[in-house]
Amino acid sequence: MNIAEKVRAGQRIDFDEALALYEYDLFELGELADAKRQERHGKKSYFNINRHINPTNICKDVCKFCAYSASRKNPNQYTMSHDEIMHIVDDIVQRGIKEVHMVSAHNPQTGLQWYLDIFKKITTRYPDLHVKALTAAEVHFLCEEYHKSYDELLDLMVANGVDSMPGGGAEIFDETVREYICKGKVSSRQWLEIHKKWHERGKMSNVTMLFGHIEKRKDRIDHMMRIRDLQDITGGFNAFIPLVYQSENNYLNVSEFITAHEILKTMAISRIVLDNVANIKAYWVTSTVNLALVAQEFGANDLDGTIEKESINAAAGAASAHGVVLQEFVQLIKNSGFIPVERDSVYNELKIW
Ligand code: V47
Repeated sequence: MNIAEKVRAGQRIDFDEALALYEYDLFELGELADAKRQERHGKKSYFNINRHINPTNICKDVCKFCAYSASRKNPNQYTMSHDEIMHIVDDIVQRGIKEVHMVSAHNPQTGLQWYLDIFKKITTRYPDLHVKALTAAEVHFLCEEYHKSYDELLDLMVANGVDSMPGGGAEIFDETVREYICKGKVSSRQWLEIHKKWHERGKMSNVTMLFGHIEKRKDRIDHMMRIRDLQDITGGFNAFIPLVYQSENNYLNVSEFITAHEILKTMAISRIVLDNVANIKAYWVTSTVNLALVAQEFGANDLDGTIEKESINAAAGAASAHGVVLQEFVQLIKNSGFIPVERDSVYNELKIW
């Protein structure tokens, strides 16, 4: 049986076979991935209505790809007060937004209580608002800074109302590439351990992959395999989110930019390899809305959301800072031949638009 036949027959493929899929014709690969997508989701494309809040950009770590943290290239440091954050939260809840996605830089000046208190304030005032907060990189940073074990910190997150964890900080698990692009940050083993422990608490999370910089195809496949292995054990990942590297205002020099062709192949392969992850997210912030719409035919079944305001990728050149208008977003999904389905943060269907 060749690889395509194995995929069609629902058999799991290994590392070498997954890597070999990159040699397939893009449209053949797209068909294979689309069949897998349609088995699970038909023509439905999911999105949610959420708001990203990035409360501080002061960071103790120095990731070469990051344009968000305050540095020589971005001298404007900020840390929001709790009042400022609550002001945003009050506003979004009034407008019917159901999820807040809070990710910060690794700021050694705020104190652990600053994080826990804001979660408590949000969930006390708005028990129904879903709080997706703290990447595994932040969890690791907070544990080191405030001498907590992962278990202790994860319990504090649960106690203070964090509902799910975002997938940030995964970057690329290959240790050599990781050492070059984000030396000193949470290791791959630690990132996976934190998510495993989070899942063991009955909680869900996402997992990202930063690609299109210096990593090789084999590193992407390795990344997917490590995700698949953990997902076999816990089942706790809601979605895989490939993030296309944005190249402005940072310190990671990349000579050749990734093509749309390679992005779509990577999306399609992730749908095929990650046979145990239900949702593949085409995060339009880093892929552009147009390519995200095309990616729906290459395995992606989720377009994230309207975003409203985003700072991390916007700082590195993504045209995402002001989100997209809901009605236009819905219309674009319809026009591309898919069914827009508004979902909640854990993929319950809320409304077929
Ligand atoms: O971890 C930083 C990435 C991530 C760049 O879980 C960059 O639902 C591209 O994780 N080019 C944060 N990417 C964002 C994130 C995320 C986004 C949307 C949804 C979810 C979710 C999670 O942004 C970081 C890092 O990998 N990032 N700089 C850059 N120059």
